[in-house]
Amino acid sequence: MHVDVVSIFPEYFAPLDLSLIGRARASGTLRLAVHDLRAWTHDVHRTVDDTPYGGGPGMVMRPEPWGEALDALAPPGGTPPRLLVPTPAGVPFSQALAHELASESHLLFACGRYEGIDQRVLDHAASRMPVTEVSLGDYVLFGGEVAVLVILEAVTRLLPGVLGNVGSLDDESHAHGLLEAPMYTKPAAWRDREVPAVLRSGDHGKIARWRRNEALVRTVARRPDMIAALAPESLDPRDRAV
Ligand code: 6GU
Repeated sequence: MHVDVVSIFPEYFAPLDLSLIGRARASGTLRLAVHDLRAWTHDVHRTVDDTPYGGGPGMVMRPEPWGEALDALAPPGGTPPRLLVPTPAGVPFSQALAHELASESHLLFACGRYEGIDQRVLDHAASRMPVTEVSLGDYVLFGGEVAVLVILEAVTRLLPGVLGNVGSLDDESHAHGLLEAPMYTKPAAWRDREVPAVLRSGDHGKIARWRRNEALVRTVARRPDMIAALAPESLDPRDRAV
C-alpha cells in the first residue's frame, strides 16, 4: 500500500518509524511519504492560512497550496488515490472503514489545522478522486495529524503479513460487533486474585461459551448502541439467557 500524508507539521509522523508500522515500512508492505504543505507555498512567509469569509474566530487554510499539493501527489490523468481528510465534521471512523481502506492501493491524507481547509479544495478534488472526510469521534483536536496516526495504525495492522498472529484479527473487539472478553496470563494467582477457573479447565467449548458471555455482558454495560445494532440472528438462545 502507498500512503502520502500532507501536513504543516511533518514531525508529528516520526512515530511511524517505530514498532510494527516501522517494520511494515522497512519491509515495503507500507510505502509511506510525509510531505510539508509549505513546500507548495511561494511567498516569503510560506503562508497557508487566512481569515474566514463571513467572519468568525480562527483561520482557514487557503486553497492554493492544497491545490498544488494534490496536483503533485494525485496528478490529473493518473490513477487517483483515495483522499482522506480528518475533520470532526467527517463520517465516523470504524473498524469497517479501516477494512475498506486496507483494500485500497493508494491513500492520500490531507491534514487540516485551524478551522479547516477551504471547502473548494475538497469539492475540486472530488471531481477527480474519491474524497472521504473522516472523524475519530465527538471531540475536537487541534488538527488532523493525530487522527492520521490513529487511522494508519488501524489500517496497517490489517495489511497482509503485518500481524504475526492472523487469528488475533478474528476475535478482537469490534470484529463481530461485540467487545472482546477480558484476557488473563500467568501467574494463575496474583495479589489474591485468581484467573477464572474455566480458562484453566482445558474445556474449549466451555471457554468459548464463557468468553461469549463476558463479551455480551461487557457490551451491554459499555456499548448499548452496539447491542442495538446486532443482527438478531447473530444471537443464539444461550446468548439471550445472558
Ligand atoms: Cl479526524 N480531526 C480533528 N481535527 N478533530 C477531530 C477529529 C479529526 N476527530 C475527532 N475530532
